[in-house]
Amino acid sequence: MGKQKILVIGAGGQLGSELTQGLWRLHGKENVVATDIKDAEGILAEGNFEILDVLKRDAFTSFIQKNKFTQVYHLAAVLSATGEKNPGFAWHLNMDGLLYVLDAAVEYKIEKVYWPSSIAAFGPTTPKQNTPQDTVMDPTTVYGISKQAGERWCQWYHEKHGVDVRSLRYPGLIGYKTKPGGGTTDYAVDIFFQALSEKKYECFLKPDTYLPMMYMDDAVKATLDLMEAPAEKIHVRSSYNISAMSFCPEEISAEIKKHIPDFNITYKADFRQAIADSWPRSIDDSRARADWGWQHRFGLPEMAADILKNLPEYLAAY
Ligand code: AKB
Repeated sequence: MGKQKILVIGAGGQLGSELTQGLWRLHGKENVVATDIKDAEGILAEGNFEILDVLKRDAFTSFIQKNKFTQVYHLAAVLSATGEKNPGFAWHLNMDGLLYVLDAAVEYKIEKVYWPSSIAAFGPTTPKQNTPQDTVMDPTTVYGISKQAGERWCQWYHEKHGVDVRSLRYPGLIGYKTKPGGGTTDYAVDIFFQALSEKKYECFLKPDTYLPMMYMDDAVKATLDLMEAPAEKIHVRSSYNISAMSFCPEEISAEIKKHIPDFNITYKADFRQAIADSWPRSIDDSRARADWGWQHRFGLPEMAADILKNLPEYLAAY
């Protein structure tokens, strides 16, 4: 693999900003171009940054042509909860955006493409415990439908056009450097901010709602490990199941109480409860572990301790 020139689309989001920093460390800041539809905030402003809207197809395609990227990380998407409020736009961005990227990969011979799928691609009749890699997928949200369809498109472009596209089905991602935007698993991020500032949190999911989750450091590691793995090790061209931990609001609250004893959680379930109830409770990621050596590092106690140690300093700095 020669020198890489890397494009990140949707770099301002929760995953994008931390993945961009992971790419800086791996490939050098000068070889990564972070893009989003709005100006760079915080640390992203310290690297190459451009405004780019993947849906403005002509401008997007000329940007790819001009810059001769070798790798594209396409992260721009509308998440599960927001997608239900604006289904037409969610479908347009999540689906057309991906197809424009995959077409550009064929036309301009981009060496590798990364696109995230999600546990949202599963649905109510999917086995809930240890959800297998290959199983029933009957998503109920527009976001989930776009992820399931996107997985099929990735496989199709790989088989028909030889595009080296790689993907992970992320669980809920938890970080503290950027707030999440419109997902069902967002409570597990908001709870840390509220615990520190208010010592209380009103949760929009019921206390025993188990969902698969992952700390952002592990999500960045998984993504870079997958993208750096030799192509012959990648046997799944739709999207890999990936897992680190599963917990419910009651358990994360108990973990936070170990650090902030007077923290209090209350519950007021809203429309996101039905979305969470349709998703797996835990994931079997043995294919990712066997094919390219995936290993997670953070469980719930390690993650909570790390966030509660670092978040105050981070809030003071940014
Ligand atoms: C969401 O809640 O929509 C996302 C996801 C699980 O893909 N975090």
